Amino acid sequence: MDGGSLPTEDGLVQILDREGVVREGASVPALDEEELVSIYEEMRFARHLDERAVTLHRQGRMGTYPPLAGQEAAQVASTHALGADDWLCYQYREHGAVVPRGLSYKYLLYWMGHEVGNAWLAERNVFPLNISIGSQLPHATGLAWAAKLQGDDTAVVCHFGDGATSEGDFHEALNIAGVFDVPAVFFCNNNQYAISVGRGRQTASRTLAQKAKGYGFEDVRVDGMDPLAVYTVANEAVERAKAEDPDHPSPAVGNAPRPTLIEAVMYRFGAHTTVDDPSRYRDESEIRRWREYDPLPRMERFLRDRGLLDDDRNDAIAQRVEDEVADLVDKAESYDRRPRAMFEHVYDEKTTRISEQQSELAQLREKHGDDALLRDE
Ligand SMILES: Cc1ncc(C[n+]2csc(CCOP(=O)(O)OP(=O)(O)O)c2C)c(N)n1
Repeated sequence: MDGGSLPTEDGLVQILDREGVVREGASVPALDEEELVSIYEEMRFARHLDERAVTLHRQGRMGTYPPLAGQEAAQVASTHALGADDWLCYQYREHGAVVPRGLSYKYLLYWMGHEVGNAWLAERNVFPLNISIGSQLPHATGLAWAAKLQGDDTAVVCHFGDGATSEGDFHEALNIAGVFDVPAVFFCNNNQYAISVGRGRQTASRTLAQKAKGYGFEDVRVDGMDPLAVYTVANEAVERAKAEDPDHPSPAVGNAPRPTLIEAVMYRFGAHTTVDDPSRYRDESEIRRWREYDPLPRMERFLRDRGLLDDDRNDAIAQRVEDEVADLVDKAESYDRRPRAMFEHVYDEKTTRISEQQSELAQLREKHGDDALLRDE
């Protein structure tokens, strides 16, 4: 499958065709008109934020950043399937998954090197972003298991990449989730590459979804660049996570909710990060083929066909998105980013060592002033 365009074999769920026309016999999910337009607007917001972040990196105003372009549908539409109390765990590229929860300017601060950027996510039931590949998966299983033991009606959606499926953490998390019937949705963003390693070198499995069969729960493959298909499968998975399912008695704890593994098939249009050169490992022609599945024009066409979008509304969305992103960047850049906050979010209660380091910094500040401690300002 390396280098190919979107494959339709292996039961790929797709509602919109490549042009954005509803496929014959496909059912459009029962979302109200406002929510359908919101999904489109949030995808555009995610794309624009992404473009700005890449530019800010080039200008030295942001650190290394992993672009999301191409993956908007998987990220935005899957979060629409969640209730406000459900939890979201993600890797580091799924910025768009946070957008429907309301993305604060603080999100940008993480990528500017400030820990506040990771800390605020808990206010939106989002786990801190995770750079060590796969290690968010056991946490997601534990979180979902805890919710179940406490009797909360809460599901956990956990994002990760195709590369993460080669980590031991992936297998341990899915195994325990299956045995204890935890209300988790494992969402694999198969964007065809783990940095330069193509999907075909990641595993000999025909699909990534089929790995769930080894752990005894449902799997589904979806066109990850089709927001309607993503919403549909994510919604079913969240319902399965929350339902009592008499057909699947748990070996460990009786009738219970069931986890799901979703493989969303998609493509990363840009570089792995702003310091990667993808021309070293993939051709322009491959990127062009996948661009034909771009989720934004597909959703735009769908909304226009339904009479929910015209040029005026589209222009108003573009303007709003531009203004909102400009405002986030302004706020993030004017935030007081002095280094003192780096001790604040390491542990709930500071260890002696952290407290010692904190007072050492305070002494240095007193002696030399704040400015001497900053490299860039
Ligand atoms: C445990 C661990 N091993 C290696 C790395 C180096 N690394 C950073 S990103 C990456 C690729 C991950 O690919 P994938 O999970 O497919 O996610 P994607 O970047 O494609 O979104 C690797 C191996 C890491 N961050 N953590």
